[in-house]
Amino acid sequence: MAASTVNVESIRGLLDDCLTKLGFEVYPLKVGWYNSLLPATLHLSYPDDTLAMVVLSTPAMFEQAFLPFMEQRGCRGLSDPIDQCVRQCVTSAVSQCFPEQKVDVRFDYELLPSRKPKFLAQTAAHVSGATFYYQQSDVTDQPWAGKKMYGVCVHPRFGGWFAIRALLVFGDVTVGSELVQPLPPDCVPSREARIQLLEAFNFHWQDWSYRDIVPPVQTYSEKQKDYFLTPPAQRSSLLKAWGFLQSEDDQPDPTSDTQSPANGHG
Ligand code: B12
Repeated sequence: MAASTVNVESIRGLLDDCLTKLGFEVYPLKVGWYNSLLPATLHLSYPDDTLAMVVLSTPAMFEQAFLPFMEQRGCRGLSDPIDQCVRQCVTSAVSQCFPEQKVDVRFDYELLPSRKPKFLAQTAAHVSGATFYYQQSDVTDQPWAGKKMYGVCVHPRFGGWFAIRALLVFGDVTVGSELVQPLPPDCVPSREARIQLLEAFNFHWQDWSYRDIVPPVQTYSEKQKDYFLTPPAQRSSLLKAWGFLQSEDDQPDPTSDTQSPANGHG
């Protein structure tokens, strides 16, 4: 139906207008494409024709969203600063673009009460056509005899220099057969390169070599690399060294460093 086509493109366009300049990308999918690959325990409980959008962060997100977020607002409380920034960007884009719509926003780091992820980011990214999800089963004649290897998505332009951040489900928007499922670009077609990719992601993910499996058009800046190479527990010190202040409720008692052990923090 023509009206639905207009819906998908206009919804995507509105989100793009808000999120592209912040370093995000948005790809539409139908819930049915996602559910058809998963067991019932991982299904999104919406009809197959429901519209969803998967949100990726590109290397530009750090400079275009995160540093300004820290500058203007700072993080609050103890949860991860990048997660706070992504949440703020995505939820404000959704409420600005769709003030009247019911949108179920799920983030990559959120868990269900069953401890399962609220959505499988890699499966969603694959079925949307954004990034091919290379899994163990995509390697013929596997060399890993019985070992479980985690799969990894590869972006055709950014290689592994991106993350999958959120899934938006538009509970009130139904799309018909005019939204055709795109195949994600298979940018790692050979068996040898897939083995190299999965081994790098599983055995050497800290050296980030998996991210360069295809030549990326852009990688993380040196500043962004410094940030992500810093263990999470030390990132707040790094942010302080960069001159970002913490907001009130997150600040330790300013006297606690200088007072005697009698204050209990000894
Ligand atoms: C839990 C988790 C982990 C766990 C377990 C990993 C795992 N894959 O199970 C641990 C802590 C080990 C981990 C580690 C890392 N992780 Co992690 N992790 C996650 C998380 C939160 C959930 C993954 C999960 O539980 N999957 C459940 C399993 C069962 O799913 P599955 O293996 O894909 O199986 C399903 C598919 O096969 C599907 N299916 C069946 N048939 C078919 C057919 C097709 C065609 C398709 C598409 C699917 C499909 O059905 C299966 C389920 O029944 C995701 C974010 C998210 N919300 O998804 C990030 C995520 C997977 N991690 C990510 C990363 C980057 C990492 C690390 C490098 C650390 C880091 N954050 O920098 C390391 C690298 C791995 C390693 N060597 O340890 C990225 C991967 C990005 C990418 N390019 O793919 C994600 C997507 C986070 C993100 N924000 O981008 N991670």
